[in-house]
Amino acid sequence: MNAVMAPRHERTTAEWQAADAAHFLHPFTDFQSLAKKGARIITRADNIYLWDSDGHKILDAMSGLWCVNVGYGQQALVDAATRQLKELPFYNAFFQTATPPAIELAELLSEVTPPQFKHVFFSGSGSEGNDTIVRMVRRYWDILGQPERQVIVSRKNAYHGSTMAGASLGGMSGMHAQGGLPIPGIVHIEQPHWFEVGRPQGLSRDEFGRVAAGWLEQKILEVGPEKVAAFIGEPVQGAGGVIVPPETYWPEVQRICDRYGILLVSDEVICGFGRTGNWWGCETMGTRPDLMTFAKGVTSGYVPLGGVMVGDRVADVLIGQGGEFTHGYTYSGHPVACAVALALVGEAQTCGLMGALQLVKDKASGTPFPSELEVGMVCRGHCFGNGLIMRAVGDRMIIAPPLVIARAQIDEMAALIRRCLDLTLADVRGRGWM
Ligand code: PXG
Repeated sequence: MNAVMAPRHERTTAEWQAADAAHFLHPFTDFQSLAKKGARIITRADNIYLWDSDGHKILDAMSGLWCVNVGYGQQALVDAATRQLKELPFYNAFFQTATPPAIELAELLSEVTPPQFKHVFFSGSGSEGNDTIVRMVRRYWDILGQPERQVIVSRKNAYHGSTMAGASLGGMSGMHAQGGLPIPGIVHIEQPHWFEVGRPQGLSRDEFGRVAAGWLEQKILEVGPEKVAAFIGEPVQGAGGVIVPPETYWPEVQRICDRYGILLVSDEVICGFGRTGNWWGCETMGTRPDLMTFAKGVTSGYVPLGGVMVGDRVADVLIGQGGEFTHGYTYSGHPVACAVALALVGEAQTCGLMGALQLVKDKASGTPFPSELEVGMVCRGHCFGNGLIMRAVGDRMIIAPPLVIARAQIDEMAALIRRCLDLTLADVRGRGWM
């Protein structure tokens, strides 16, 4: 602790950056290069706008990190948290206890989810939720006397979190390269990326959707159907670059899971709570999952909360025949987080707000830029410089604004995006890259 440090509100941006670089290890960050550059310090927010420590106003077209669906500054959520913090800031749900907010939220979630879901297991985040998925899926097959059913099929370029299980389920090669991942019993198939894979082969979107779903069946047969426990996927891959699968993809995946009796898991951490235009991404895609992971939008990111919706097929076995399930978190059903979610869940708006802009060298042929040029990062730089937050996944620019964004604000966002794309184009031409 530095005794001469200025109080919180009196520090300059440079002082914040120095203290940040000295002590704070950020997620998914090259620590040394951030320390050289200095972090952007965000100090306040309202509605869909952020302000940094230099007073710049920024339109947050990423909802924080895909989570602030109702926008910043919603007093009802602040009040709900404050009330609960005063009344009962914490009690656990172990040892045969429960708190009213957790019970009420469990009840409400079973109302707003598809009819097969009547039970929830709470976690503190999406990653933890997916850890629960792995434990629960394997436990389910154990109880049914099929312990050899261990293998979970996922997809390359999927994102399911950053814990050992989350990163293993995910299909990010850069994450697998660190720490000996994936853990045993998790295998990956190719993602349904029409633009990159189906289009160059001359397949229509619908044809490609069936082909891509067929990769699941091939993998099941390769592993042995008697060994496959579940398939997990995001309805629309978020962190992977908003890869919207062809309409034929998910219904075919559902048929394949049914054919082999495999559990279907929908990771709704991004797609849940209205992001795709329905309450749940699985409703948009037309599947009937056995388990769903949620987080982010459940509290709009105001406080951490996640969990797993457990469908009747799994719940009946787990509850009816399972005995003790030896799994849970200190913050499972945290009363303050549940109180915030309760204040919010009834009023989430839906409008399908998840998009990606693929930056390519030649639009007609779809020729990409060489990846080492990092054109997406160049564009992201122009966005930051012009008061707009878009996320770059390679050369795909991601847009996922708060669902409360108004029509005029969408126009404002579109104008900012256009300006940043024009600046990027000029910049890329100036560098002689096209
Ligand atoms: N599943 C999905 C589908 C996610 O998008 C998680 C699980 C993990 O949730 P937690 O709460 O443990 O972070 C996520 C998280 C990005 C980005 O850069 C996306 C996420 C997290 C961090 C960065 O797009 N999604």
